Amino acid sequence: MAISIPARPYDFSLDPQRVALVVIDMQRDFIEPGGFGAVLGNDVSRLLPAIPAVARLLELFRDRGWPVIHTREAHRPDLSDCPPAKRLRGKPGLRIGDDGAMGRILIAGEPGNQIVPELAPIPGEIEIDKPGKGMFWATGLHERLQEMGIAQLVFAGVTTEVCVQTSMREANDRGYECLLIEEATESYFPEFKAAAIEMIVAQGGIVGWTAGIASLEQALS
Ligand code: TIU
Repeated sequence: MAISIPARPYDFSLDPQRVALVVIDMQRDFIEPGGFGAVLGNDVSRLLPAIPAVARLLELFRDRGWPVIHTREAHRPDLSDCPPAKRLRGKPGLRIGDDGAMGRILIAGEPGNQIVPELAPIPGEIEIDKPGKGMFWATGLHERLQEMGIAQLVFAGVTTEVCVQTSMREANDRGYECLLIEEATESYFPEFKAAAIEMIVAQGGIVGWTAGIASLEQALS
């Protein structure tokens, strides 16, 4: 039976049989000093508040046995999945694939590419390495979600206006109903987070819904 979640622009009707949590890119590359986020010139400490909120979301989904998907922005060591147009942007001298403080920048398997320990995946959860900002490009994730019968996605992760928003828009176009949990996403730019949230809910929910984490917790309790 559907559970009504107070949300914007209007209540989200959550179907426990068809919902999954998607945690976007909560990896050391973006959250800790010396990673990709930092070499792009960002204050990575701005992302820290998302960690306890994502932990609360993981607990909600794990307690109920609902599916959880973790993504990482990650490229193959030979960079064959990194278009030059992507690699050549950013800070000259320390690009994707270069040696950084936590191993090679944004490369699968490197220390910096690991999800922060507080939010580490547990057995049975899906882990996706994605070469793009969006979670569907070159990942096969849509097909897996279809096989699982998933029709709704609850979103969390970083950064709000880059990989989270791109993934949410891609999901929206593929027919998923998308709910972003506001405290469980952060940006290096608070104004971009606020604007992304407004863009999602504008025009009657053109990309989906947003809600506070307490609204979700209370509705599920
Ligand atoms: N730079 C930035 O804000 N984000 C990214 O490059 N990737 C993700 O958002 N994961």
